[in-house]
Amino acid sequence: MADRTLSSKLFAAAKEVIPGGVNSPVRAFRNVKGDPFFVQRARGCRIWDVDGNEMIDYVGTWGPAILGHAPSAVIDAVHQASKEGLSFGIPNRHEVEMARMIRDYVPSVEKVRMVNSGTEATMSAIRLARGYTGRDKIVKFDGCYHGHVDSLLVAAGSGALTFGQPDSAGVPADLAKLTITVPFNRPDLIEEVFATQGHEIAALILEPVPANAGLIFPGEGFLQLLRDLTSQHGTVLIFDEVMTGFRLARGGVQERVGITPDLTAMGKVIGGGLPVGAFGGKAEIMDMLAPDGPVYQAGTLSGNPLALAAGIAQLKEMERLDGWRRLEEIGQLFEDGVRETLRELGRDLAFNRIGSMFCLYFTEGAINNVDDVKKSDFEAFRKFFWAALERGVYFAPSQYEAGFISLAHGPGDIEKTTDITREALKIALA
Ligand code: HOZ
Repeated sequence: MADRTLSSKLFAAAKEVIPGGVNSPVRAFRNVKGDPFFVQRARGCRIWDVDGNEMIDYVGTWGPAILGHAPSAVIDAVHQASKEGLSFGIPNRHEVEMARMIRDYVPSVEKVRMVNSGTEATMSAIRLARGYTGRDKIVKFDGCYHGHVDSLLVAAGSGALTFGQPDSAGVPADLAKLTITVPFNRPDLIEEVFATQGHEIAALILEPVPANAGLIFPGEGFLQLLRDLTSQHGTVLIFDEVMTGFRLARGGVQERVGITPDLTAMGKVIGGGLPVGAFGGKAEIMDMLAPDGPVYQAGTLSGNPLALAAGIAQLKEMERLDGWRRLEEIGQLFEDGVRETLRELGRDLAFNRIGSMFCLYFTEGAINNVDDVKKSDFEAFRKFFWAALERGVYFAPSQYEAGFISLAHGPGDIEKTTDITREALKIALA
């Protein structure tokens, strides 16, 4: 057994002063019925805990670390920017550069505003959609997670689903009833919602590839149906690409599938590991924001020069390294290893992968929505997680979370991961 004495001591101390000992619930490892380790440092595809245990990391700080941890180009950019000041609260040149990059990358974005997290991005996007349409209702899908926004903590995924709290306490019932929820990949049900309430719906928000209940693919024609329904009813279509944006392609899922939302919420990769979010889309809608329009939205640290310097450097490095194409190759290598292992073991577990994101489900058959994910054998997942961690591979500590591959995962790392996955699966499925 790996020695985790210092992590245990820190966790005990943390629980005395931090609720649950963590600053975000998924870090508490409760889905795998254990205690988290505390990180000492991270570099490339590896992390080391405070007890000196080394792990190949497939969480990548939940998505931002697309180049791997602590890439020198990003660290240098932050260092350079820091020499000019840490925060100004007044426009700076990095904001213009980042906005131009986002507009160039993301097909639907004509104008963009920077915020500090994905939660702020989705929160602001739905307020904007409500202000623009003059309507109150919004639609989301079961198991999609859009950060801890009151209106969106209804049938939510990620930690909310992990801890059996998809509808959070503290969200006023009068607000929650304005959020209509529908199972993902059910064209019949979403059509019915729009047929009966379309004229009242301000926004339809979704992760176009839901990644907070593992990793779920939209069925053939489903995203186009959503585009058509929202266009017909004057509803704002919001793609939450906080996880998928700048990762599954330069321009996110919308570039891959050729479907253009009205607004997009972004984050993670564009922060290079620092706190950044953004939302953008049609100029006609974005111009409703203060100071030009009546929808208020603001932030002292929004457009922070260090955070944007980090994000800009990360995106430039992705370009320089032909990152998206290479990630597809690494992702394929990873997938080949998992599929070969499953064949060897004679097991047909569901495995979804797109680009550098993946999820291995401990259940068989297609995964179309949260109901399918709930069929997973959570005890087998738990055993798999710990067996892999014990051997030096850190996968996300919940069956409801996706895994992330970075450019720092070399062929040797993938090979080692495949070997460890095989051993861990044998233990989990015994
Ligand atoms: N939204 C992230 C992936 N599901 C997790 C971040 C968190 O909740 O800590």
